[in-house]
Amino acid sequence: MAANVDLSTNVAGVKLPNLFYNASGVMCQTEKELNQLIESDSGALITKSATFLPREGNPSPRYTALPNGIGSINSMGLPNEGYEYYLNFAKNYNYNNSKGKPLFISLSGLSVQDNVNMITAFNDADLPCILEVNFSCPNVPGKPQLGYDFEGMENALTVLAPLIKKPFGIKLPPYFDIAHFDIAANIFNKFENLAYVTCINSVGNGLAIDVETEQVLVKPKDGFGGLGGLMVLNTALANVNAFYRRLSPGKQVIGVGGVTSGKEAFMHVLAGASAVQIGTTLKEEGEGCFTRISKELSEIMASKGYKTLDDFRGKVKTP
Ligand code: HRO
Repeated sequence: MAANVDLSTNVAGVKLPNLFYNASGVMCQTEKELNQLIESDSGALITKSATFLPREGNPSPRYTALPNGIGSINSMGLPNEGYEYYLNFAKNYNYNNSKGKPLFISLSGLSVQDNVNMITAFNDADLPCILEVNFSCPNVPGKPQLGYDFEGMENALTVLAPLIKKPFGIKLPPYFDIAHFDIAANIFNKFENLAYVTCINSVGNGLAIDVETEQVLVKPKDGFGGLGGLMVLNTALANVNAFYRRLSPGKQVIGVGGVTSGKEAFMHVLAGASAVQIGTTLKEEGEGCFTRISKELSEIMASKGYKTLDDFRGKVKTP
């Protein structure tokens, strides 16, 4: 780590020793994987999105990295251990023994009522973890992404935000139209305890084809799956910056998409990210990526004379 550089940050009023953690879905389904994250140099951890009941997910192959480091495609289909497993993990989470890392819990109910039931259980347990509601899984057949249904998303937030009471976050799909950034941000600004949005989930329903075998690369949904990694960097940056510019003061954006090195992480913070998640690179490289990318970002900051993330967050310039 470069001397005199501080990578710490705050999300939803909670301190993270550094800005990096896993993108939900990577290294976070089982307790064993979550413990690997605790041991790593991440600054936090988030669980795999939970449904009310455990799910096996879609048939394999359902994830693959794509050639030349461009990224990945997945159609996992929400495999998870069910919310009670993650509630239990959260109950046993030892904040003194986890290097000061906050715990984020991702919830992805298959209906608003499922989200209500899961949130009620977390409320009853009264834990210091931060809830993040996933409005953007692209891979469950027959379940469109709620993030693309503005009315449905507002209705869901109208029910869930007062129920959660505490500061919470939502995971968004990428948007591709300025009018959609405006509409979505106007909705989010109506909910006071919506503390942050995480941008972006995978770019839904891409298709990857192997020339040799003439086959699609993942089996579910005839090969259609969510794209992640370097190829989505610019879409991710656009979404981070669009919401950074539009959300009411105090609301935050967490950046995810296309981070392979300190350079892309630096861009996410310049675009406005308060924290940065790593998905495809974590999956491909393992948890050592947190150590490497923290060092790379520190070196970039030191070379530019920046000491803290606040020195350059959101300060991207226009020529
Ligand atoms: O499990 C998945 O297929 C999945 C989820 Cl929940 C998500 O939010 N984003 C993604 O790319 N895959």
